[in-house]
Amino acid sequence: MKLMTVPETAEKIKSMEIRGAGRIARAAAEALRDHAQTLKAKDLQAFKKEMERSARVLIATRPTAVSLPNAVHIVMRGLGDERTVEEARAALVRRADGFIDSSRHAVEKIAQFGARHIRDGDTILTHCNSEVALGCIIEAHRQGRDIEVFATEVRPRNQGHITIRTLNDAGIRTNFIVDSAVRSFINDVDLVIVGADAVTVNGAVVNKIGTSQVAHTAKEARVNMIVATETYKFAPRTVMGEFIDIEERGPDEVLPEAVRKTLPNVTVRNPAFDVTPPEFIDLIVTEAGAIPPQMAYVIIREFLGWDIGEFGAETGPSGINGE
Ligand code: RUB
Repeated sequence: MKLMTVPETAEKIKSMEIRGAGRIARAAAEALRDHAQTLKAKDLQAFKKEMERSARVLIATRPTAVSLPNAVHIVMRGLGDERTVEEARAALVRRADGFIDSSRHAVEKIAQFGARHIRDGDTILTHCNSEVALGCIIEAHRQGRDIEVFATEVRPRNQGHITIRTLNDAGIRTNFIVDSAVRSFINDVDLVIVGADAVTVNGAVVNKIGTSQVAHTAKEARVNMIVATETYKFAPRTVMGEFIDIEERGPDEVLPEAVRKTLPNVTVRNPAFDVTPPEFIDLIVTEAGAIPPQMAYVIIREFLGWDIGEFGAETGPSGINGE
């Protein structure tokens, strides 16, 4: 199999051929590992410099998924402390493989924990395409619980199409609805489960645009909302008051240029993510266990350490952080 270069991986993340916070993180770790394995460098300094340059290229692709700078940080941590290029190369490969393994393991563990919150006969609503959220749903089905799902379309990139294919193939009864139909069906729903791109220190969850509307609707209808996420999507930088940058993508995803040309007074706004405040979330299920959103700082302190995020810090503060 041909290995993907760092620019190829970066391009695929930017264009969303590789998407979803966990997959993005693993793809970045793989790209750094593969690059390190073949990189010819005259000395340790040159090796370190080139790896740091590559890390920055990957981080610049999508600003919101904190999994990306966190994964890069885990892979790059301590690079240059070794004595030779060969030692540095081997250590980086070990860290990347370790991260990829633990990331996959986390998804399986969260599925086990999350499935415990799904009862026999439950109808679940999910928004966007989260492998972690789907993992919980599929695990509950695998354990024999009779469940049904409402999956949203997810304009403008239609990630809901991937979700319904996965649910269909798992043999789960699924209703496919447009995003604006959530309120019409919320009274048929027992539980909302979504994934996360980032979790801030105050327990706010950044996820696909529309998640906060789903959360508001669920709260009003007294339907519980669970966020399923690996601990490496928590954002230590928010402890220092930094914000999560909300990616705004191009207008073509929403309205073709030919139509826009005929509408000179219209501006298309296309934020890819939004922020759900902690008071709209009942539980965050991680591989370290389930916590109320108000305990997010404990995950950051115990599982990530305050220093993480060094690489993402260059982008500087912007965007919104909780409401
Ligand atoms: C994907 C999205 C997902 C999270 C979690 O947005 O919002 O809910 O990334 O996914 P996009 P996972 O399609 O713009 O990347 O659980 O798979 O990490």
